[in-house]
Amino acid sequence: MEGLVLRSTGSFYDVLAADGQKYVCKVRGKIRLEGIKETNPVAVGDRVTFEMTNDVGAITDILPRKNHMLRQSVKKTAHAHVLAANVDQVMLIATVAYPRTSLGFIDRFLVSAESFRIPQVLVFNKKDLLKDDELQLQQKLTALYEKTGVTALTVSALQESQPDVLALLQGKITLIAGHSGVGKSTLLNKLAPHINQKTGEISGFSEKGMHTTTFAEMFAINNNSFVIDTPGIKEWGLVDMNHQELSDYFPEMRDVRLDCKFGSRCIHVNEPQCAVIAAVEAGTIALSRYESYLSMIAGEDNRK
Ligand SMILES: Nc1nc2c(ncn2[C@@H]2O[C@H](COP(=O)(O)OP(=O)(O)O)[C@@H](O)[C@H]2O)c(=O)[nH]1
Ligand SMILES: [Mg+2]
Ligand SMILES: [Zn+2]
Repeated sequence: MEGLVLRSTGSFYDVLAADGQKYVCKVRGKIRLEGIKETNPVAVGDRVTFEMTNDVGAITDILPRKNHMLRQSVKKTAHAHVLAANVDQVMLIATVAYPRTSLGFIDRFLVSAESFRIPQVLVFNKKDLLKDDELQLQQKLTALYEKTGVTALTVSALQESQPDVLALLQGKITLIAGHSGVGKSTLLNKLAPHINQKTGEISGFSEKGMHTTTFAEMFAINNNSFVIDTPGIKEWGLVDMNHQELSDYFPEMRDVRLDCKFGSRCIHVNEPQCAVIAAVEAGTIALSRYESYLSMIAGEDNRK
């Protein structure tokens, strides 16, 4: 049989088959030996073949992936953890306040997705709570990110139904991320009440320890639309990215940097006649984006 992996606990997998049934499977040992260097051979979003010989099925093969998203292994070894496979788009839920999501975190997330060539949606939530100046900031950010090619919108997941978000999810597999407390579960419940996520959960001191054992989980919004909920997103890493390559993943820098005097050797930090720096000074590249770029170049950990 063929199916879609909805959930992984590390050793067991929930697989949704074409007949609409969910089956619990294990990985047949030899898949692990086929040169997969990630810590987990099968990820949420994988399409697999499996056999049901008894209560627990056996995954026999992974079908070719369209893409996969990695996050760094906690121990910073050579191994990376596959967060999810076959993702059509990512949706970052952010809040300008209550709690505030930093621009550094937003940019790091978008750059990671861009590096995997996965389109991005940015949803600013809790608009009902915002004061005038906060609303203005949110509008400014929405415009800023739209300009870089991100689909950005503003919602109140608690107070309104979400036809626009639902339309964006239609027919796709969407990975959803965002800090604890921004309203991910509230939004999922609005989109698909049958998902019935707990909301308002305090994530206490145990959260850090949970990263190693918590895995992404996929939910069906309807027959052909799925969302992947991702715990432990702070581990989101910029895997294997060098300085020259980083500006590839800032869409607004891609064309501009062709005019840098030192060409592809310029990393746009302090080189003379750098077209990127000139564009920041001219205001055509947002200062906040450039600051995020510099902090990533410096290897700063802005995953907060
Ligand atoms: N006022 C307001 N509160 C919200 C909104 N969305 C979520 N919340 C509240 O924010 C808290 C955290 O929401 P939750 O969905 O659990 O966040 P999660 O940690 O991202 O899953 C809960 O108390 C929600 O009721 C919103 O649009 N407006
Ligand atoms: Mg939640
Ligand atoms: Zn430059």
